[in-house]
Amino acid sequence: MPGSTPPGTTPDRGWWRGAAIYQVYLRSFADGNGDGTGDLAGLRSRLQYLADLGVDAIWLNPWYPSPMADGGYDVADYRSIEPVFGTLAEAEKLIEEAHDLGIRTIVDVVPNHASDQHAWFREALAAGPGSEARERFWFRPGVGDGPPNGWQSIFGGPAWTQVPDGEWYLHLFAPEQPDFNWNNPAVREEFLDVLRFWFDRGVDGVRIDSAAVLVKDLDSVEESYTDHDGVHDIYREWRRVSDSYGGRILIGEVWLPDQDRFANYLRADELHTAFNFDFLSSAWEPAALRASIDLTLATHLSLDAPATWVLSNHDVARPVTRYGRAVTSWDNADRRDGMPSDLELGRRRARAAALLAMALPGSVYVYQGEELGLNEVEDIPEELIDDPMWERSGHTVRGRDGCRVPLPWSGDEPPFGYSTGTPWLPQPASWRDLTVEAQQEDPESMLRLYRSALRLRRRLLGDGTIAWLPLGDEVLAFVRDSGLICVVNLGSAPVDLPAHDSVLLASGPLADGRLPSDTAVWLTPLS
Ligand code: TEU
Repeated sequence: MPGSTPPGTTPDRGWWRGAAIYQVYLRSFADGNGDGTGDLAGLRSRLQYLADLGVDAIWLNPWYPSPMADGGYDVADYRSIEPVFGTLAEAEKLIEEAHDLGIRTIVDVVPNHASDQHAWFREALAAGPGSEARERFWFRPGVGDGPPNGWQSIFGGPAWTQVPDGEWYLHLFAPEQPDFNWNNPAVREEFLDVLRFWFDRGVDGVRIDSAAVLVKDLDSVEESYTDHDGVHDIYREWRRVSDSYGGRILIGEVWLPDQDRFANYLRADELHTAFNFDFLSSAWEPAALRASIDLTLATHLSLDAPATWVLSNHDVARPVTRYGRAVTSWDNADRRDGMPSDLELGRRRARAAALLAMALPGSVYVYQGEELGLNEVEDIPEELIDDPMWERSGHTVRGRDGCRVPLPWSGDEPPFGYSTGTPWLPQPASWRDLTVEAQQEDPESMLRLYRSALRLRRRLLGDGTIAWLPLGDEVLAFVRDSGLICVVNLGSAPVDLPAHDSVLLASGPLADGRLPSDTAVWLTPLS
């Protein structure tokens, strides 16, 4: 069905411009075979849930064969499916069944590094120094007894590991994730072919992992890998491939504080969209949020690229927990593990944040479990921690498992319908009140809020523009193209609503017609 257009999207300008995209962290979504790890069978059995939720597309984290040294971001074979998740035939069925429900599929491509079990890396190890096989990666002799330079891995520790013949190889992440040498035309050709492989199987888009760090300058003493100009040539080539299929999109994972540099990735012949981490990282404060929204819209408007609105993903603490902390902003370098959180407050704010994100112009991402209001799980026993950040940081950073705990679907106790076996990470008993089953019946639940909002959004929101309404420093209020008014109160006292016809949706109860603190509302205009 690629090429056809689900209801509510804009066929003329591209389906992605206003899409709601649901992130499936496959190994924690639903387990179909009882081994405790989510899989394609589990996802296929729950596709109707996603159709009922009202999303336009799903993005799946890497589903390829992988030793799972970094949750699948260590890819051993880019053209196949990890057996624990299923088979290529099942993946093709999933793509088709999702299309039948009006849901597009986006896969995750990891171009910066492979697994150390990838055929090319094994070949490189066997072939030895000076071989062509080593030229696909970054092998170098050391300096003295040490590595070629002092670069540090993003997960902690040195970015170089020595092999038995004495050479060292570069890995920006874990040692099990050797970096590709993108100066090598063979690497470039390989990935163009990987793109074609998945587009030929009907996928509608590609999420590009660590998109800004592919090109390196190893001669630099300073770490020199972020946002080299040369990376744009790569995406121009990728865009030519995606354009040759039509309707297939490229989404960049680009963490760059400088908006001008960020914007370069969204030029007309490069990526279609990129994740808005500025918004995700913003504190729950009116001035900060407004500044982030203004900056985002200004950046994207000048390029005619649609903005994206992201509140969470598999790398960051759950919004319910984040927004209940004394410090509500996000910082990858300071994850604030264990900082106390008022979850009731956090949940109220996360509900309001969802209505804000979904009302803004562009596409919106929903990370699985966000629609259930799940909190970060902060008490995973140390012996079960799987994230390589834990080991690499010398047990000082617990890492990202707390937002990757398997979903609660039904019942009163773990595994909450997720699996018939033991989930790969333990679920908190308190999630009994947050199962899909429990929330389905409760009109006040987070799930029902997301369902209603996504439905209204399809009809009235998505791509377009905003006009701010002046309702004071502590209130974010704007009108959308359809006339819908969104008001979010970030102050401590209730505020009056602007003139309106009716209340379409509210993130919490109004107080005598006024909008309480940490609450958002969608209004129809006076007719
Ligand atoms: O993440 C890239 C990245 O640099 C960060 O999101 C990083 O995980 C975070 O800063 C750690 O604090 C991507 C994936 O989203 C992530 O899950 C992978 O681990 C990483 O690439 C390596 O493939």
